[in-house]
Amino acid sequence: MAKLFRAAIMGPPGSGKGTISKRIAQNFGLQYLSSGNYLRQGMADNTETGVMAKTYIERGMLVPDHVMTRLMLSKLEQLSGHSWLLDGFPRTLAQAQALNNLYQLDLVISLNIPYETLKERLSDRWIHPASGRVYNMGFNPPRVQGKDDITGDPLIQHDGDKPEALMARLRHYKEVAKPVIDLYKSQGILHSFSGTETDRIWPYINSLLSTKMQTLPADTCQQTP
Ligand code: G5P
Ligand code: MG
Repeated sequence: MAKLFRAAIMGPPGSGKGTISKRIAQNFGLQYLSSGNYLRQGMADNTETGVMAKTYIERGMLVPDHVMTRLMLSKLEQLSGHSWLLDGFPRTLAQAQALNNLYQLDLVISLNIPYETLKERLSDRWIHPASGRVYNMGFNPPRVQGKDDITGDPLIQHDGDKPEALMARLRHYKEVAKPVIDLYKSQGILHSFSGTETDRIWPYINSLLSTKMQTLPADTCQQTP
């Protein structure tokens, strides 16, 4: 049996974590777990976690560590024996330590994207809430304006992409991420990528992963909604 591969992708809001994660999941057959998608799904379903998370996300704040850790570690527990990729978790040092107590990551990707680029991207982003599918009116627009490609449902903007929440999210990211990045650097597993275009960064990430892990058949890939 191939060795399990465990990875995480970090980066500020709008840095392309979701876009790149989907490419990684498709190309390398990793199970994809996005903390943001789980929270949005919880909000859409009005779960206890979702209702609580909404009050933080609307204000551009992080959801408390104990909530995130419980949510994500319980998802990982169901994936024993699988290779996986975490998107958006861990985000704080406390979350990274909780994860570290149970799993040793093989690789962490950190995306460094200029602030102006992030601002432009996020104000153009629309999503399909039921599936978490993400569109960008310039980069990957839906086939019919305002409608999801698969279901035809109306697209919406995240509460967190509205201007007041967005500024707070970008400011907060840097200070909270620094100790997490330092931790993974000290473990020798951090790989940073800089640029303004996902399509230009992607070949480097693709080639890094190709050398780090054995390619798995695409049909082992599963994504969160
Ligand atoms: P999320 O959902 O994890 P964020 O804020 O980290 O949210 P976000 O907004 O999901 O990050 P992303 O995944 O990094 O961004 O980026 P993306 O969605 O792939 O790309 C952004 C947009 O740019 C898209 O429209 C995409 O099509 C476009 N794009 C990509 N590449 C390019 C390009 O090259 N060119 C152009 N023009 N466009 C491009 O978390 C949401 C909230 O949940 C809570 C927090 O409150 C968080 O704010 N949360 C947590 N709280 C505590 N701890 C945790 N672990 C938490 N996880 C989530
Ligand atoms: Mg995302």
